[in-house]
Amino acid sequence: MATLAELDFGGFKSGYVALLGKPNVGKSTLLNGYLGQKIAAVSRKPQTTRRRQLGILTTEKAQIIFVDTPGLHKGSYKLSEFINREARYAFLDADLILFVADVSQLPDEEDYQLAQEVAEKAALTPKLLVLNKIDQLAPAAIERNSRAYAELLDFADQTRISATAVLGQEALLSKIIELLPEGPKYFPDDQVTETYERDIAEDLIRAAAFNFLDDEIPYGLYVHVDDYKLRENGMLYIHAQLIVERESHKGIVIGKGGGMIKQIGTAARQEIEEMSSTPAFVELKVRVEKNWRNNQKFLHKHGLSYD
Ligand SMILES: Nc1nc2c(ncn2[C@@H]2O[C@H](COP(=O)(O)OP(=O)(O)OP(=O)(O)O)[C@@H](O)[C@H]2O)c(=O)[nH]1
Ligand SMILES: [Mg+2]
Repeated sequence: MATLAELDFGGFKSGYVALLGKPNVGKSTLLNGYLGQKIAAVSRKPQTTRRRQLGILTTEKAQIIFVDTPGLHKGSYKLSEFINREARYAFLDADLILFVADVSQLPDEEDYQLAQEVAEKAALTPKLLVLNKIDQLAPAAIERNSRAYAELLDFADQTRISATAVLGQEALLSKIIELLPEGPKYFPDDQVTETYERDIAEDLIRAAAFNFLDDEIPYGLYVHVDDYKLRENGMLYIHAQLIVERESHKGIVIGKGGGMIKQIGTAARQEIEEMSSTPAFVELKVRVEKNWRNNQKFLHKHGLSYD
């Protein structure tokens, strides 16, 4: 049998492209931009993405299977182990690694560690440096910071972009396609992801909560959608539990007179409507599950553990 490398794909390129980088550098924003659709949750806080998620972009010349990953981070919880492994699995399998950095800041310890790990474990995989958030800084400072990032790894190339201001995406896409191997179309043209809308809704609700809550709570928040139905009237009905680690956090998430949970619900509904192109009704309930981030049984039940 012929191997993939021996087959003739008529110049068509395809492959897995891992979006790798510290939390909050803009990986999910970049992915949504390419797909023209909100499949990955974005928030102003780090650790918004918790699992690997595919975003498939099919053009005439190529099929790019982006793998959005959670930003590798330090953390003592069992949940952190899972999150970090999700990112590692993605880059070990990738045909191309996009090392995404926030160019408005100089690289820090986390960037060095990530770069070192990638150099050790994915020595042969081509790597592209993606310098994001160029809208945040004057050109001279961008130049200085870019040079510092370029020294982190042996990069095949680099591109400066702004995922929010939509600058540089075309150039980046050309470079990605250039670096991908020839290959088959793995997914049908119209498939954008493998993730179920229900799971995306879960992430969107969590991201909405991240945006409104103070730093104390977000990372101890788990969202579980227990009902996701398209009703006959054409409306999407969603019921979700917001699970927090402490009784005192429950009060904060609900807010004075239910104000906070209402705000979160409204923002989540708007995001879900955008994602699903369907009018939605979102009902949220808050529940306490003590110390769930270290609770093996809980993590296992919700697919957040490999054990
Ligand atoms: N100014 C500016 N902000 C950006 C840009 N790209 C992303 N952001 C913002 O940065 C924040 C984080 O974006 P995300 O896409 O959630 O980042 P991420 O890398 O996926 O983060 P994790 O999932 O936590 O690893 C959000 O508030 C984005 O709106 C950019 O080019 N310019
Ligand atoms: Mg993300």
